[in-house]
Amino acid sequence: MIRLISIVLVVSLLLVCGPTCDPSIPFPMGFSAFPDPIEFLLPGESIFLTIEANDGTLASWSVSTSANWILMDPTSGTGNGRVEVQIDRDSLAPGEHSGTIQVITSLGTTTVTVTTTIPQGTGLTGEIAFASNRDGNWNIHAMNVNDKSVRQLTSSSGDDIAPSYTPDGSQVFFSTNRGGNYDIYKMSADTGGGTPVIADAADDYYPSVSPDGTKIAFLRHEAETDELILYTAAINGGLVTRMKNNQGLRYTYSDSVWEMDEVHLGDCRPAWSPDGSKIYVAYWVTPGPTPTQRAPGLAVFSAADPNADLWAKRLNQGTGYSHDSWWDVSPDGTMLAGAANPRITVYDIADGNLEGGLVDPILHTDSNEDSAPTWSADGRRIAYSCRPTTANGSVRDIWVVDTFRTRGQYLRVQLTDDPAEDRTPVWRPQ
Ligand SMILES: [Ca+2]
Ligand SMILES: [Ca+2]
Repeated sequence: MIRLISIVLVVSLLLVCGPTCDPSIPFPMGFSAFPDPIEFLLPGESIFLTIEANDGTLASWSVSTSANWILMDPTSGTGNGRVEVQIDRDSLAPGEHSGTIQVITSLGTTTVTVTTTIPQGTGLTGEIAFASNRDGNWNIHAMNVNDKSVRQLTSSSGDDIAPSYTPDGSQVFFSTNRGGNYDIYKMSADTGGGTPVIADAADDYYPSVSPDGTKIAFLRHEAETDELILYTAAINGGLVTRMKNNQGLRYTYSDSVWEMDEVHLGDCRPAWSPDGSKIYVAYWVTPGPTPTQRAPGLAVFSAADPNADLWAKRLNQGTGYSHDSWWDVSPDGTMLAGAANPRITVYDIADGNLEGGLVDPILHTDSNEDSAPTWSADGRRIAYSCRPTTANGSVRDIWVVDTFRTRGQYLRVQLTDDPAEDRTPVWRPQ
């Protein structure tokens, strides 16, 4: 019985594979054509198909396809071959596509598979709120990032800036001077409008809703000292608390720690750690470690204790790091994204004490100025504003970049391209 089963298995293998099929010999036909499959992942990508004899040189070869979206050059030759393969993405509908290339050589023939997936719309999902002056003054807008359709959420005659969603995505907090000076307002994330949350004589900027939705952090301009000071408040505007500032900062740089007397917070949105225990704000000091230079860095506040010492870290000795950067913490709390002109920069803060290193500058391919990064809820993307230094004058637009590389590239999508300024994107929680 066992012998019979063995015979059946051997016969079956011979039927399936033929007499030359041996899994230990990858290209039994005497030549190889690779890669197979050819998988297209990036717009504009070229992938080279190599056709070569396993031993020596082919006398001749040719390639053909019945898929009109597969483009090849050259299509025949003598000796071992190298074919540039591209695809016409514009001719393909959204979805998965697969085609084949027939390879005919002096040593035999084979078939190579070509695959790609065309996304629906931009390939992104979700909604982003941002501030734009496309109406002549600043208003908050929300964009469907898949089809780029925009809903206008505010239309006041004042300037409405710096949106921040509640964790459930139902409301947007923002800063507006519609009442005569800058106050903190909130509105429905679906229908817009606005009601005051923090309204007083001082200018109050950049609300940032805590991860548990119970508090906001914001910066208040204190006229007596002309300084921006971090405050927190209950989500309904009560319990306004001034956080300790400008004293007792413990400052780390090049493995040294020392006390500083003075720190100036930057013009930026505070960023909460995902557990709600810390608030990060960009700062600058005068003088810095280099006396003639402002020293931008990152100050860390204890959210629970307004009198706690601050910790701070200078993130780069050189120039270019903006003290006005809108730092944002990744959803898992391990990464910190900020703007180091002209690029978005990501730091590893998994050790919790800001001693983590630079992960990667997410380089733009030009000298455009990128700023105000915010993480998507799944941590896979960062939205930011980009000010081109060449084309389109000097107007910021909203872009999205992957936080991982695809074939060595950070893929980007431009979401706005109107002639107005579009700034400070923030993802709506799903
Ligand atoms: Ca307005
Ligand atoms: Ca005010």
